[in-house]
Amino acid sequence: MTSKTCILIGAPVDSGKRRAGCLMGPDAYRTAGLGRAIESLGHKVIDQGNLRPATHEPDTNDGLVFARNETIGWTNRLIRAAEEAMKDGLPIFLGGDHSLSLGSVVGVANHAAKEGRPQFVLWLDAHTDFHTPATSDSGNLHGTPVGYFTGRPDFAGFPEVANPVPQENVCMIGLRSVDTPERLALEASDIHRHDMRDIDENGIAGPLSAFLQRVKDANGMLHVSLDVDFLDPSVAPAVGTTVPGGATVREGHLVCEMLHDSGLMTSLDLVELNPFLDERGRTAHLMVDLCASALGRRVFDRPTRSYQ
Ligand code: NNH
Ligand code: MN
Ligand code: MN
Ligand code: MN
Repeated sequence: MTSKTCILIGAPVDSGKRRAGCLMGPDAYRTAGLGRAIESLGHKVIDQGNLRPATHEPDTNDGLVFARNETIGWTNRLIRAAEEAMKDGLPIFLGGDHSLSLGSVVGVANHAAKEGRPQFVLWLDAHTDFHTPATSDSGNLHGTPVGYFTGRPDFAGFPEVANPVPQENVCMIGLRSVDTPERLALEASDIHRHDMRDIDENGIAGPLSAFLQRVKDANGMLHVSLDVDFLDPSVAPAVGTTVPGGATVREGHLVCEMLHDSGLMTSLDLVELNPFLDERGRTAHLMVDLCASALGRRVFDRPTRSYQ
């Protein structure tokens, strides 16, 4: 097994929606033993502590979009943090809500462009997060990161996306709550999307291994963004936007185990954990266990196999 340097970047972002609590996420992951779990797999862990947003104008919240300026501050800070950390290892962004991916993905894509390699993104989520500030009816910016990093318009005031991720390099798995403007825009796009019906009918391994093969063939960098609500709320209750009918514990682990075996993952977000809504830390522990699977935890060694 190749040993990696994992860089934990606490990003207590809580500005992407109105319900507070994701700011406690980074410390919940630490309390649940994330660092120790990764070290026990033979990796080096550097915990950078928690970031703060870059200086920004105060929010007035008189328009539809909630906490726009604070989210701009976080995006600026996280782009820099991601660009820096990619030089030194595998960054793991400890959210914080999903608006942190406005910064993490743009930052890692800037790094990939410097290396001359294409950036790919695996989006594990009940939601597609493909809004722009102009199409969102909630005004919650955690519903917009995929729109932003693929280069959709109407993100005035946000940093310019220098290296948008090509639509065909994005694969979404776990979908079951998609707003109409997102659905229409996605249907007109080249984003690969797998809803829960697709997973029910065909399993999760087939679409994932097809995507991983494309990443490998392109010598791509792979960012994985894991939203807690990808998982079924019966096993992962600590999230503000629960949607029934999500991935099982084993489906979550299989995705992570396959990611590890592929050797392709170069950065990771753990997002939307709201410890205020958890039951005795069970969601935080499940997310730690999934992260451990993605970094090589296994029951038995097994011969390499293909899932096609
Ligand atoms: N689509 C909804 C919105 O834009 C929900 C987004 N919520 C999420 N995304 N949790 O993953 O408000
Ligand atoms: Mn999300
Ligand atoms: Mn979600
Ligand atoms: Mn596909």
